[in-house]
Amino acid sequence: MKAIIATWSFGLKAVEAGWRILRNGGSALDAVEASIREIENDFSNRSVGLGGYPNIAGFVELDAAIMEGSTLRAGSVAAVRNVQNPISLARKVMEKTPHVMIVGEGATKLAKIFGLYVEKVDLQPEARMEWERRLKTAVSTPQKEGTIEFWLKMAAEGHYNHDTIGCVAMDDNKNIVAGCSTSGYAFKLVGRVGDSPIIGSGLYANSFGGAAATGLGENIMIHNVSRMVVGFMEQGIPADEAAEKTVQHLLKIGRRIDRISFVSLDKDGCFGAGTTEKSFQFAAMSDAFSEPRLLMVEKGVRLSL
Ligand code: SD4
Repeated sequence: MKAIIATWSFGLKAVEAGWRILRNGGSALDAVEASIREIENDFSNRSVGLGGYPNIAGFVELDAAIMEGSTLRAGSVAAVRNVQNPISLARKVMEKTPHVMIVGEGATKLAKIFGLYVEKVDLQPEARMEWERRLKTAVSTPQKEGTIEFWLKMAAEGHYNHDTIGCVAMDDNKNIVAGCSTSGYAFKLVGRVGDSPIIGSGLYANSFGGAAATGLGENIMIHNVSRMVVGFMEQGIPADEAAEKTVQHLLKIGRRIDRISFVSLDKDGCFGAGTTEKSFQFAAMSDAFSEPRLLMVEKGVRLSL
């Protein structure tokens, strides 16, 4: 049974790319990497890849991770600059180093070694304009440049970015792989890292199932959301019910639960999704469907397919 699921409406493009690989007998690892690269390579996207909004200093810093359920291997990069496909760099960390997570300058160095480094990165015009506008607004306030108040003034001002690509796939060998990639919180502080590269928070996979989260990383990482979802699947609970239970559990905790959404997939190819928002869109494809589908789940409601 082959299956693939990805976050948000752009997940459809991701699922299509991943499905092409799965359909031709490719691995879930290749499928997840290809799905995520598809979104990273779209420079019109402001929350994934180098087309994303920058941090407050005007640099795009990216987070990405990948985890293979059958082996429990994982690779992750955080706050990395000048890399177009951080998901591929995360995979290199997993496959070519003894480590799980490499951040900042070290990740950039690794990108050079693996030929994933991009010398020149220009902000997309719209991202640059918005960054400059914020800089101007912050400069014209009484806050002094270089103080935390100045930077927070720049980062605040709404403009919540919520479109991380998270993807979970299973191949014919029942290997389940989860991955995610993001430019993170728009106009974040330099070095800010969200949930996406944190194993257990932004993603998790084992032989029972996989999950990938999206939304406000500061909340997702508090609850280790992806590990929670897979934890339910370990008890033999299918992905749709595991998702529902996760949302119920979060609602019961009742704190720091805003803007949490996720997708899940279990070893039997059952899909799940959950959200603490009003609703959440995602895409999925499996042997059971005739073509990739865009789907939606509402807060507190079990996904029905
Ligand atoms: C983060 N969770 O860095 C990411 C952002 C995101 O959907 O998911 N956007 O907090």
